[in-house]
Amino acid sequence: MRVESKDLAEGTLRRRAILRRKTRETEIILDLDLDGGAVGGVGGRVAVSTGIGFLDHLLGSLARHAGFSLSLRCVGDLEIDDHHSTEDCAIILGEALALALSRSGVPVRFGHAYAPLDEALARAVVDFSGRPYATVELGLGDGRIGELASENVGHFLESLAMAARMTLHVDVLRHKNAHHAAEAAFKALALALRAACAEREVPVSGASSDGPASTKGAVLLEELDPLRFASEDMRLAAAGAGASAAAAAAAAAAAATAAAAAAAAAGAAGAASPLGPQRTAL
Ligand SMILES: [Mn+2]
Repeated sequence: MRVESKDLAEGTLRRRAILRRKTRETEIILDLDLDGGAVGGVGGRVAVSTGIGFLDHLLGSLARHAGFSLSLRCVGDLEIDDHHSTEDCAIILGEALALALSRSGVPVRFGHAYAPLDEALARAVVDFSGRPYATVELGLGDGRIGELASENVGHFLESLAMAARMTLHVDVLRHKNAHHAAEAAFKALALALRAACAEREVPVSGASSDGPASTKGAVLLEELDPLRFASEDMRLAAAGAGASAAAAAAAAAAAATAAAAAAAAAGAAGAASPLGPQRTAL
């Protein structure tokens, strides 16, 4: 499936998320548009104010090089330190990324990039797998870069990966200057996100716009009542017993009949599951 630019222009598939997140530690508003920079070249409208100068610098760089439009304002408890504000900006940005990506219905998966900044060289690899995981090796030590603790640069990337439900690997391969290293890491991530988000076609044969680009297909998760559990248990036991395909099919048919009867019984008893089947991207 190919998404035409006119569809994006009409806004029906615009990958945009506008969020507000508030806790006792921070309050943040964010407007993220993944296609914000697509028309005007590199970077759309970018305005970031977190109260932490170097974090503004990193987030601005991230948005511009990813080709996103990003407005973010954070008011946090900087009188304590920079931890909560940094972490919560990562969380809301990750949530927005996941939400915006879900808007078009076109699955996005992989992206990778290298970015140099003078003597520093960074590599970022992303997979919007739905399985949050982060490996971040920046080698920044425990000093500070401006008002931002070095350890919070890595913590931001880890928190972003968790919130966006993506697999993320970021490595600074070499550097001498910590400012350069952190900025190269964010630029590599930006370019990796740009590559992943630019994927407007389904890359895996057999996948369709109905499901994610994965050999697994969609993940089905549903709540079962005890009767339904028993029938599904029979079906899986038969399928896993090394029975012939025909026997397995017959068992499946019998189990389906049992399941239908169980469902009817549950329905008659008014005991239908409150949680309907949910299909989610893996
Ligand atoms: Mn810089």
